[in-house]
Amino acid sequence: MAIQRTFVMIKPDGVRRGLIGEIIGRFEKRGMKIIQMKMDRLDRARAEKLYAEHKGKPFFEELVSYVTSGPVVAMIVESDEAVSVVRRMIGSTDPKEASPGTIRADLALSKSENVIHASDSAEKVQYESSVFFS
Ligand code: FUP
Repeated sequence: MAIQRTFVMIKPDGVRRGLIGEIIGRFEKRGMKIIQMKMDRLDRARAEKLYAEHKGKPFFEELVSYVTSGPVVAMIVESDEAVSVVRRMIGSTDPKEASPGTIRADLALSKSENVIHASDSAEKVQYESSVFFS
């Protein structure tokens, strides 16, 4: 057993569409523990920090303007192998290609507005958490 923490963010469309409870419920029902959680609103500088790896890509401007368009819910989720378990639960970046039963497949259709973000490695957990939690 390797207990791990991962960083998750419900994106502005998830908050706007009233999906916070649905999404948190999936983690809780799976037996995962919410360690920290807060609603927050990113400004441009923090959004650019969060998505620094995508700077210069064609979708970067759209991504920053979307993620700063309304409040988000940031959280730290803990479980055995949390990073890979949560990545599998959220599904592929493009919800149209995500496996049925994943959060993105069940709750979204748009690749740019895909409801949820989760870290894809332990290093990213540290980095992305630091945008929201001290
Ligand atoms: P993911 O790890 O699945 O969240 O996906 P990425 O880190 O590759 O991309 C981060 C976000 O950029 C995605 F959630 C949506 C946006 N994006 C696009 O809008 N178009 C693309 O082609 C790729 C990513």
